[in-house]
Amino acid sequence: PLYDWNASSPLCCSSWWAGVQMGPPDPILGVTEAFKRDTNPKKMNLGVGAYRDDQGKPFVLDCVRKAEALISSKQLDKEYLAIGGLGDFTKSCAQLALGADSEVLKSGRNITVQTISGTGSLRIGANFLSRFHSASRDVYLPTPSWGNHTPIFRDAGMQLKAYRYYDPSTCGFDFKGTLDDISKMPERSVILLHACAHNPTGVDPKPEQWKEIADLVKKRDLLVFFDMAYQGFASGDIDRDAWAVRHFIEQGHNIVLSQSFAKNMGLYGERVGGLTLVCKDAEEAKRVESQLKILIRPIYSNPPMNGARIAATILNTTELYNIWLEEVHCMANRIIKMREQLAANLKSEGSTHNWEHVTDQIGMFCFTGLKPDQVERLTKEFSVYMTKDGRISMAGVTSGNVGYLAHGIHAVTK
Ligand SMILES: Cc1ncc(COP(=O)(O)O)c(C=O)c1O
Ligand SMILES: *[C@@H]1O[C@H](CO)[C@@H](O)[C@H](O)[C@H]1NC(C)=O
Ligand SMILES: CC(=O)N[C@H]1CO[C@H](CO)[C@@H](O)[C@@H]1O
Repeated sequence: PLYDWNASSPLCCSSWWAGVQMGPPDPILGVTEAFKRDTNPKKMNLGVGAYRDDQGKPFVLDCVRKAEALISSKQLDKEYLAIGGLGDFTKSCAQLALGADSEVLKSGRNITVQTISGTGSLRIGANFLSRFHSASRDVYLPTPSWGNHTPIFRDAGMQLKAYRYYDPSTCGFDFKGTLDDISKMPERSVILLHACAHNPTGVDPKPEQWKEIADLVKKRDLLVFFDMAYQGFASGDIDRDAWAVRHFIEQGHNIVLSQSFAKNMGLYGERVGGLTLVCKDAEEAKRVESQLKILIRPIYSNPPMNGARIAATILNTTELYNIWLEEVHCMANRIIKMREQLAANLKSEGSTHNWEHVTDQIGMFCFTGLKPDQVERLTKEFSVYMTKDGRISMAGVTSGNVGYLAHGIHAVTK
């Protein structure tokens, strides 16, 4: 024959990737896969962190629909954005976080670039640290932290370190452990703080505790990287949720800040976020801005425009802004109500455990305290899907299924 198709031949079968090993599936997206295969009509997916309405349906905010209509009516062009993104967006984005009358913005010692949601913001920030924060490679993450923080900073070339944060014995904040560990961090290390609605635990420091943390962080001369993925989503009040960020700045911390509009505007797939660096003065901000552009240009050149236009329109149109505030408030309130109903239902099921942490914790997630074997039973026997650490997304709980969830949790914890 002219050609033997069965023989191993360099023409058809050479492989470049023989050495590539199969990687593990993503722990959260893997939960969704298993959920999809389950045929139980009562099944619940409490793994993924996306808001659902009380019918369990994905929710598009009314202010977003209205902003989209407004944008569409303007017949705007689709030219490239600048490397740093849409100016109207970055301006409003920084104002939302820092407050419209922030001294930082007034003195121009700020730089904000539009990013590919919170993840992109964290990664550009991490890359910037890796390139310019020569004083230290160390980034301290709370234990536990959002699962993606580790690979984001590691892939950017930083060294991962940890500080105590969550106390499993109380399902609450380990304030003493946090302070102890901060007091031992080498000077000029980077510390990552969740601004509000800590993921995965739902445990936040109280303002008085934040104050002590800010003081100690200053004593240690640490560089603070705030991750604010849930502004408005914790308490329903955007200013209250930004309190820690603003307090640190007032205390003289020149922070790095990541923002996401995935949750608070429901713009998950639009990928809208911002990265802000608070600098010493306007001159420093200019230099930092130039280097951020040099960093971003060879990665994705410039960010996508659609989501940024939506967010900017909402933030910069009084009528839409007011609708948004109301809608953020409603989303946060629905979640708070579900926490109360879950705790109440557990009690009426006859559970004698202390479930106070269910209502004390805040934001999208509840760290139930369920052990891995209890999680496994809840999934097997009740088709309730969640991550192995016992975290449930409260956003997936509704008035229709909260009773069933409480029944299941009681059954596996009695
Ligand atoms: C703590 C935290 N940071 C950042 C993000 C970033 O999400 P996104 O890239 O969708 O904005 C998330 C999303 O779950 C989060 O929980
Ligand atoms: C700093 O903030 C002001 C006020 O919001 C804004 O006009 C300006 O563009 C910001 N500067 C940068 C470099 O992002
Ligand atoms: C309502 C509001 O905030 N409007 C502002 C929108 O943006 C323009 C240009 O930056 C401002 O001049 C408006 O005051």
